[in-house]
Amino acid sequence: MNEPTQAATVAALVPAQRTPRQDGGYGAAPANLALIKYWGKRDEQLNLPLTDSLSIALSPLGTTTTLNLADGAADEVVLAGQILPPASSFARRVTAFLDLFRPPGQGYRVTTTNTVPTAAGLASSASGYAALTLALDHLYGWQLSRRDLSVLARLGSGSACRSLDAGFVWWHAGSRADGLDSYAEPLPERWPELRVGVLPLVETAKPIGSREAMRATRSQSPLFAPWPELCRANLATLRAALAARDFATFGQVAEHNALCMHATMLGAWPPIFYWRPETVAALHRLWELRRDGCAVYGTLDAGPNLKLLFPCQAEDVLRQAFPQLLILAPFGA
Ligand code: 2P0
Repeated sequence: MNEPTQAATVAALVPAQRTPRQDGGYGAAPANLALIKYWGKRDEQLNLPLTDSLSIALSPLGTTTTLNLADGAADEVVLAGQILPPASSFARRVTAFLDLFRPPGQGYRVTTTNTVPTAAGLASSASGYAALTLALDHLYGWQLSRRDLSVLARLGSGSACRSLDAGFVWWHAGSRADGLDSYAEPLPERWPELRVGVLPLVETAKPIGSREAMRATRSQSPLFAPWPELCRANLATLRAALAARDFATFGQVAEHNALCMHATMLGAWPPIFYWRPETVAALHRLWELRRDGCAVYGTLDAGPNLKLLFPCQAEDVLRQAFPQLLILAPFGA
């Protein structure tokens, strides 16, 4: 049996070498916000999660990428119009991903643009690796299924597998060692009244990246043990709430799941704590508004910024309470 490696995943899914398109490949992918979080891996090389997670796509925020063959063997990575030094961590990570799909001695030119505001605390790696995977599929004409593309995007960044589709997306953790059953798929539910508010609070650099924080939490925090089971229960509740269009349960379970994720981090040593005073103040304001009857819930990722979940009816109240709120309508206005 083959070793479960990234290269073996690619060999299992990608057709034998095809002739690339002369005009290059193109991919566009939305950012995604996890409502039930991915926090903890069962395999670090393949980005295989311990639990299922569920997200919502945040179009028009996301990434667009074009991919061309370079003249030489070296890659050229252009981000937001700037050529990145090949030794930068961003370029090295892109090159390592492209190595999986590289004919011998062939460099690539990658041009990528994010519409995710850097201050918003939304990972651009998710939409970035999803867009790059789509660009590869387009460049080589693989015509892979969404499921297979999600498996490949996952190799770049776990949460990237959830950035290939619009709407609600479910990432199945899977149980196979080779990860071929760890993929994401869109859910049929649509919720036109749902709004997601992105609340930029703090711009300072994170004390620790999410990849490292996930690893440290899993290995060190005594509060991590109940987390996988909690996620399973939360996911079942959230899915039922989605089907019933029960916004209060939906919001409550998303907020609770995010707060519990941060609680597991506090139990690591040294502690991992992304919150800043602005985070605490905004959470108290949110809870105050909720006590006053506004249907709003919050969620946080591996950072200090808050994202709000609310029905469109609450838009005016929230615009007033949080003037810097960027409001998105994931299913259209
Ligand atoms: C999520 N996060 O579900 C969770 C919640 C952060 C907090 O997925 O190591 O950048 O590339 O698999 O996908 C961030 O983790 O980590 C993340 P890797 P990734 O959105």
